[in-house]
Amino acid sequence: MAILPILKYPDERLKTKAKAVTEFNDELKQLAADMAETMYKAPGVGLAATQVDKHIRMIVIDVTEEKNDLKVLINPEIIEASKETKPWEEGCLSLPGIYDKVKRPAEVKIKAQDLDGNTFEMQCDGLLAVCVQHEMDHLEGIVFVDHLSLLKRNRICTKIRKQKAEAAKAAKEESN
Ligand code: K1U
Ligand code: ZN
Repeated sequence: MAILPILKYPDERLKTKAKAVTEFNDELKQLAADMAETMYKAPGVGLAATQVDKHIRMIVIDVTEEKNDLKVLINPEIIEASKETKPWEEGCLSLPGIYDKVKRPAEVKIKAQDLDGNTFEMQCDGLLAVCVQHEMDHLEGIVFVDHLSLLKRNRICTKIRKQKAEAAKAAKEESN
């Protein structure tokens, strides 16, 4: 197993639309295992293949506190979405330290395939519904800040530039 590097916003590769998975082989199982290890280590509650620079339609999710309910969703599709929407404070491993509220359908029913290619359906609410929609956005090349106003996005870009400058300064001081 391996910890994979996570692309950080505004990396252009995060805008790539992922391709459908057609081969359910050992390579796919290895990537799923590596993505799960990367998500748990971060720590996070979800990860899309896009975020580790693999542009295929696969996501991993575990929203339990015990970290014992790993879900691997391949070629996921939303087949029903509630009319009721709910704002939820979202985070993203591609935007460390950035959180904001996004309004999405409160409940979704999804159809996906497992690592053997078997199709299954899953009803999602609460954090699971938020996380599934957030990760499926990644597969479309969308990050949660794309749902925010231009003003908020500009503020976030300024904050990221400051974070980068501070990290570079700290690294320079450490090397002296
Ligand atoms: O896509 C990602 O980068 C993962 C992201 C998923 C997500 C979280 C919250 C709302 C929407 C989507 C994260 O996991 S961010 C980290 C996080 O929220 C978290 C980390 C540890 C424990 C609990 C939550
Ligand atoms: Zn994310």
